[in-house]
Amino acid sequence: MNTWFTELQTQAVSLGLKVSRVLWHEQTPYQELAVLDTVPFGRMLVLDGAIQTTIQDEFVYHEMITHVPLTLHPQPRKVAVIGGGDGGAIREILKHPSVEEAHLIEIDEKVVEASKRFLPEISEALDDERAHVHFTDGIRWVQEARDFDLIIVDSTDPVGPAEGLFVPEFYRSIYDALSENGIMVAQSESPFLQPHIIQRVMTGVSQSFPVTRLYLAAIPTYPSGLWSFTLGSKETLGTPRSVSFPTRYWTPEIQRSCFALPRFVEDLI
Ligand code: AG3
Repeated sequence: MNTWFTELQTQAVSLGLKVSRVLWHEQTPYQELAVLDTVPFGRMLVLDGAIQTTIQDEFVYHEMITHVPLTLHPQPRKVAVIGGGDGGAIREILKHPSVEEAHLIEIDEKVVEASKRFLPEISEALDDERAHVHFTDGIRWVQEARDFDLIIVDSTDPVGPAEGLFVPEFYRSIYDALSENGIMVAQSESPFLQPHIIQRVMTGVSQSFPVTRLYLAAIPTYPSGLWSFTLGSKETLGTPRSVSFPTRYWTPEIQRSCFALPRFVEDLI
């Protein structure tokens, strides 16, 4: 079989992965969903043609979007993930013993359904008794939410269903949904290929949060392979705690060094 999946990352850049099997393909009420087995990265979830997660490199994204903010919070108890229907962020959050409740707010039930069926290694934590799954619009849900220690925006790219997750009004509702020392993190795309999105998210988050930081991680299946996350905090960030479980990307040194930005990224924000 000589089948390739190609993501058109921009109008002029694409990434091709050799495919060994197409497992699932459907049009949901929100987006086009596919699950494929790839030769280089194993099983992969694709939404509207954009790679969301693969078995081989998902650990980088899911560890970095969760452990970086969780270790900066003195005692995270109540956490929410907006988007993230594959369950990878919830799996990492539940490794922290202080966490009592982890809520997943996913607009598209079909993403959770496909992940549970085809990606159990990533989605299994959704069945944990501390996990609460809500199939609803994250923008509206966050307007009613209160007293969260951490809210993570694990969204798709800012086109289609996720567009409203990249605007200042949304970050303001997140601010209001957080407790007094609460933290938020949003995935904010690639400094090489989407610098304007990083600027948009950093500017939007800093309109509500007194402390705003950008950090980076290497994710080979995302555009350019260098990915950014934007963190907003209500209070000055203290020394990160360590963790009591094994990790594959995150280390205490990565926790410190991921905030060190190349000059061109510094100049962007
Ligand atoms: N959400 C971020 C995906 C962005 C990737 N963009 C792209 N391939 N063009 C990932 C969801 C994982 N829980």
